[in-house]
Amino acid sequence: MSDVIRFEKKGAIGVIIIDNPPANALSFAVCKGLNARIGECMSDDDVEAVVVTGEGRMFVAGADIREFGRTRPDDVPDFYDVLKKMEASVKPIVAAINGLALGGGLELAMGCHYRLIAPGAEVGQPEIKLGFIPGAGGTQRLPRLAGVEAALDMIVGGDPINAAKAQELGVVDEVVEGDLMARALEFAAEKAASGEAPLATGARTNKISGIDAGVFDAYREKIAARSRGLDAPDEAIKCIQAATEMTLEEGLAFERDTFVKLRDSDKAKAMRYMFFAEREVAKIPDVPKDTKALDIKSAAIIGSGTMGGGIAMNFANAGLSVTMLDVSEDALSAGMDKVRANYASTVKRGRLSQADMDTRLGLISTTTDYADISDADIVIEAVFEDMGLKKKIFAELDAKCKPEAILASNTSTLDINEIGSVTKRPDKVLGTHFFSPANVMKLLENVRTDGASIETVASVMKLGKTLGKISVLVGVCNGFVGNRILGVAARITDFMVEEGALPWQVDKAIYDFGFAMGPFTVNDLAGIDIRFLTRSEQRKIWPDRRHPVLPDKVYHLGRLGQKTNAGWYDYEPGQRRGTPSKLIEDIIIETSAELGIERRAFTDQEIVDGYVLSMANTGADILQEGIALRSSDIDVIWHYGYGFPRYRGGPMFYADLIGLDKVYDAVSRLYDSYGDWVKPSELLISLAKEGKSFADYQP
Ligand code: T1G
Repeated sequence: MSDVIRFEKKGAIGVIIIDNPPANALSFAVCKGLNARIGECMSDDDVEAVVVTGEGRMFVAGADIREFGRTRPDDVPDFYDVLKKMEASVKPIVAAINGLALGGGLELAMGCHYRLIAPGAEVGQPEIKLGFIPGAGGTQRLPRLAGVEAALDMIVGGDPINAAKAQELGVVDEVVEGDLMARALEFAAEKAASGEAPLATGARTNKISGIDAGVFDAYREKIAARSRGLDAPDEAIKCIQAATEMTLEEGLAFERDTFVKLRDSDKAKAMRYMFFAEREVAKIPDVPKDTKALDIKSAAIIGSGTMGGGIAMNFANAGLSVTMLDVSEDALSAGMDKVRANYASTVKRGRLSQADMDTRLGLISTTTDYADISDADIVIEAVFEDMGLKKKIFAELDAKCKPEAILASNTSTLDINEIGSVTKRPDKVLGTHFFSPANVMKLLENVRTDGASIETVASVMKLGKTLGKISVLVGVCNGFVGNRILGVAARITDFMVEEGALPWQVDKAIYDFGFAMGPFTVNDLAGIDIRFLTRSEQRKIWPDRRHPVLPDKVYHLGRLGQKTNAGWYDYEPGQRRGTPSKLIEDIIIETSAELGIERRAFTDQEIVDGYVLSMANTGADILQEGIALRSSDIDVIWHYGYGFPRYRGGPMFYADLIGLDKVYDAVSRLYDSYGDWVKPSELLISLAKEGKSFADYQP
């Protein structure tokens, strides 16, 4: 157990080194070892002062998140008590912050009497991103060091600050340009020799006295919009306020109660789950970490429409050169105009400098000639969804591009195996499914074809990282993971409207659940014409299933959504917020009558369940078919591609939380009403029977 803590004596200074790779997390073992070494230093008369530091690139990245939910063994002290003991020590304790000090890591540093930091290190309280608040004194000690406003920003915002800022705010005492350990030893010796009592953070009061309570209300208001649905931000503010109104002891107890309540909440469980889920996506069982990946330095995009331009911007933003190819100079110049306008608006909002915009534009070139892209490391085709056209393009690419180049398609519906079949390099063909707007959305579904080699898979996963995306590997099927699930869920909401709900009720229920928008608002934004072709296509694929009739009625009225100032909602010209349309309501009621449906009331919960549990059911099919590697991959896709609220963890996690037996019952009811779209998945049935969850499922 003690391996994770190393101890050295340097003269009269005891040096405690936390060595628990990869993150030096404060596991039970670290806490136990740290406590023991502190105890030894206290009782050893030869030790006059202590330095605490971390091994490697981290100081301490916080409590060990993997141990959350486990009971602390009896022989492991509470970290909170270890800090109290350290703070009360008469021998000075100095933190030498060598790297990241996050969460419990910063709390450990603040439990020391003094803090020295390496210039490249950062400190932060990121707990809010896991759905809770600091639980070992962060809300009490940070305002004492940095003041209330900085503490609010750091704890409620959750982002780390760099060493210089930490010094400016008073979080640390000194930024050490040279040898951190040498300076820490010298500093500790000086403090020990000075004879002055070490300075406990908890004893400081100058920055927390006389604070007007209005500061906290103002902060609450400032963050209201971005913390919708979350509990932790408001609780964090209360705790920081407590620091200004209570004694340290009382404040710590108040923080502790709040922390425990939040930590054990479903929302925090979901956020913790997402933390690991988004790291799991990189792990592909048959593609070992050391698989040789192509070093992609240049790219070509076929098609300069909205998608093609957005994808090109991705490459330019990552500093890679990219060529857009299209059939005519006119198409290319229209495409470049859009790219330029896009960058210009970012510059206007102050998020990009003019110089950076120019550099990025300089990385994008255009051509109508395939010979000009023969050297690209990867080509991404982003033309409209026409199998014949795509095959023609891939045959041409195969003939013109260098043999090692990867040929990818951005199709969101077509069979990429079939597209690749026209090439002589099916091992280098796969899908890279970007989400619109491609330069903004973080999700990338990398679609693995039957023939793709593991090197090709590794290359596009690595490319995703270079482009700053969250890449999830999926298999070939209609709509892949995200759109296949959406197709069913959105259809269920159409049916619910035919049966008695109204679009604005559906949208509000789903917004209140935590999505940024409900499906009808999304539909108005994307354009009601967008799904028109897909709908006719789907009627052909599934002639025996029930298909919604309302969307096409709205389409035939010429109400195409925001762009025509009318869709499911009415829009004032130039306004993005719609108002419920009386005309649409009349059409809905008339349609129900035509369909012979007696309209009934829907509860908001019923709407959410219809939407989200149908997702989980489709997700179960996808899992069973091996289209997704694990259920958490589906959740990552839904969070990053469709805005599924992080604090709900994604449709699969949400279903697991409810319990799959109950989910099965709910899906069975949907099946009775809406037919084969929501036929209970075999996997759902078997897991429910065995009392298991999606997370338990191993293919
Ligand atoms: N616990 C357990 N494992 C952790 C961890 C942690 N705190 N931090 C990182 N890891 C693992 C991670 O799962 C991955 O494992 C590997 O380390 C590398 O991480 C008492 C209650 C530190 C910025 O929220 O933000 O303190 O996948 O791939 O991009 O009040 O990890 O290799 O098996 O992310 O360089 C607060 C969470 C905890 C920090 C590094 N701390 N970590 O990023 O590498 S709560 C956090 C991060 C707390 C106190 C409270 C990042 C990172 P594997 P990585 P990276």
